[in-house]
Amino acid sequence: MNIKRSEELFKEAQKYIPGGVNSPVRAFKSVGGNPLFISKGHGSKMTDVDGNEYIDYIGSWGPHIFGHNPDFVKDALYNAIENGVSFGAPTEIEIKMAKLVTEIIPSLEMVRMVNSGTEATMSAVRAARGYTGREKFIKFEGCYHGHADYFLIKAGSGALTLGVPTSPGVTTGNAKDTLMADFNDLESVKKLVSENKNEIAAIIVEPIAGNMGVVRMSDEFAKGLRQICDEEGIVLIFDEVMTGFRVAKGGAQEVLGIKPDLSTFGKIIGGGLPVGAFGGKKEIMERIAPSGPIYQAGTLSGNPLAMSVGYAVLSYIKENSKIYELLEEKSVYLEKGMKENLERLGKNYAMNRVGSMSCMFFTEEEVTDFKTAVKSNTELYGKYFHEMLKRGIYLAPAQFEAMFVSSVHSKEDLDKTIDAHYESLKAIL
Ligand code: HOZ
Repeated sequence: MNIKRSEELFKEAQKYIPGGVNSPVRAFKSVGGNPLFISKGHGSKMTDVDGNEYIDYIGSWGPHIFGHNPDFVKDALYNAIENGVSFGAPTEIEIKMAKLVTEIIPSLEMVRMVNSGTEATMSAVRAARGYTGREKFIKFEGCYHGHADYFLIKAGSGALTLGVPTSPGVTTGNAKDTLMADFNDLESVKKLVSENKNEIAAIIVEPIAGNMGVVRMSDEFAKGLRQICDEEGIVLIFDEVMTGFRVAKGGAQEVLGIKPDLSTFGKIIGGGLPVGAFGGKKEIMERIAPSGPIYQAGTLSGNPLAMSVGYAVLSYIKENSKIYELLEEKSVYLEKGMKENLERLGKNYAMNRVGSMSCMFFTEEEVTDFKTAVKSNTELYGKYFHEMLKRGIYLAPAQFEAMFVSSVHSKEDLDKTIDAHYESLKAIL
């Protein structure tokens, strides 16, 4: 595989950008090798600067539920550009967008737009703290909520794969209010709650974790969290940056049948443009500035280009609910093919899937939490990743991420992927 131009660009990039990338996982550090510089994407495929084409299962880390660059997204963007790219003043599209989001997600009575998932989660925690007057919050080992200081403690995603789950730069002061519990383990939550009576503002969780690989919250755990929050006056925050509009129209909260008090969004809500959002109960959201004292702001928040693309994507989702059946069908087909491969190879690797988000772990043990996820052989994942890449399949360059199927992955794409999966595993095992 010729990747000469990508290699040249990576050398050049490292002179000016830390590690040559603007977000760590992209650098291929945990799988080794040279990251590919991408020149274009269309439908289910991406092309690198050397002209190699790949079937893409990252989809910009989640946003591209309809594949790369669909016409309706391009049209929305072109139309918005005609009128100007940013005003820093209210626009009508922001109301349309907020109304649409609150219609799609029943637990959202009000919503505030921001620019990224990180902004959404840090603002949601601030809202919970301001509302309850309490300072501590609970997060779960292996869950990733963006890179605000107090989240980078035993975090997942790039922080985990690069070996810095607790980042230098996070002060003791910042870390002391973050309480750590075990995903899918209600007892660990109860213990923290009883040890910190009336001090916990929020429990924040990825209801279907996507940053320690894909790990679904059990129904019992979900119900238990809701009950604890109700009894203790704690704000339950579902971080749906990955799962929102992905695992179901109404996100993981629809799948689990649980109404959180606040939710956070990113990725699909911006259709590939930088958008995040947080929202939920009116009585909490009304405390946000300027209607309340909890400060939160942003020059580019509600940006008209980003809102226009997000609105186009969410309108499409709202009008085409069948999209989730299609995604499920494609994802089941892929999962079945991969499971058959594993059987042929005599391997029983754990495969977790919720809708079009999935993950294969290089461990034969069932993966239900952080401890079982990290049993996966990451060295083997690195080899597998490169074998797949050689065969034209672009997966996440790290074990603890998700594989995303889009509505435009064709049967031919999926068959090619299943074949590549078999050949790649055969080559490394
Ligand atoms: N936070 C993303 C992984 N869960 C990575 C984003 C990126 O590198 O673009």
